[in-house]
Amino acid sequence: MFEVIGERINTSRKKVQAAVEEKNAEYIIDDVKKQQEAGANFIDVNAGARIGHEKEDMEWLLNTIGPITSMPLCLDSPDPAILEMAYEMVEQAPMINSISLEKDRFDTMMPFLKGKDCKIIALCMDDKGMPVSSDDIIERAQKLINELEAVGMKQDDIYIDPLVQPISTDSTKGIMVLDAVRQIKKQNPQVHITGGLSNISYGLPERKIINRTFLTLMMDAGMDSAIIDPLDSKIMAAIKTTDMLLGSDNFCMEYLKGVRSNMIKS
Ligand code: THG
Repeated sequence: MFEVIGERINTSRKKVQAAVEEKNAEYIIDDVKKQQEAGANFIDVNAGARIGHEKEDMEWLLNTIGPITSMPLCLDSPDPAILEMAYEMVEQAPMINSISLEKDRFDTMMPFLKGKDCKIIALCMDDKGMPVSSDDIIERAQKLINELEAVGMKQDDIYIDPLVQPISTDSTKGIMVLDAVRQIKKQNPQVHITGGLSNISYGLPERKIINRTFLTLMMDAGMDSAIIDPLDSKIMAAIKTTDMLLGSDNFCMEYLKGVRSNMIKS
């Protein structure tokens, strides 16, 4: 079944930033509980928005969330030092978000990951920047998978983020990722595909219908996880319905449960 990484605990969101500044633990706890109730499988925690405060903000968020949930967290930072600190603070084996092929980040993260009990999101990013073709994404993903397996990580713990780019500037940016995801899954059936979706709709109006439709296409290609807002009932309904249509929902049980709980409505 598809895995939802709840994106809401991110200081780039104004209300979360205010809660962190005011040390309003109640707001954060309430939001995490809502995401959990809505069906999140992981809670992403990103404290990157207040420049110069990431370490203290991440520490406060983890100390606030840790005691009230047994959900695995998705520790979200480009800074390996923050990720190492955060890893030591959590009880449950976390998902680490992220590693990439950018040299400094790669060289610091690899020895850290060796022998660790965690899942890892691997971005198809290197020092040249974003990928420019399907083959580029596939090549970077394969390199990340090979290197991560070489330090003992299981394919089932690796989540490749192919990095979605805006369709408004280049009409091939949708199929570029879809084709790459198909190929990566063919070559590495146990590996997961994840990522944010909202970049696809950047620069266009009515973004949510674009993000939602792209998600269903991505699921057909092999995406089995995404970083989304679980309180967005339309995207959650699309996920459950697509899981069913793609054969991952025996006897349509989860779909029917979603309808009964009012989460799925046409
Ligand atoms: N890949 C990986 N990690 C990621 C991303 C990715 N982490 C961060 C991001 N992208 C996913 N997380 C979020 C969190 C919040 C929002 C979007 C993505 C969000 N955006 C509102 C909007 O766009 O309207 C912001 C405004 C607000 O509420 O203030 O909420 O791609 N591996």
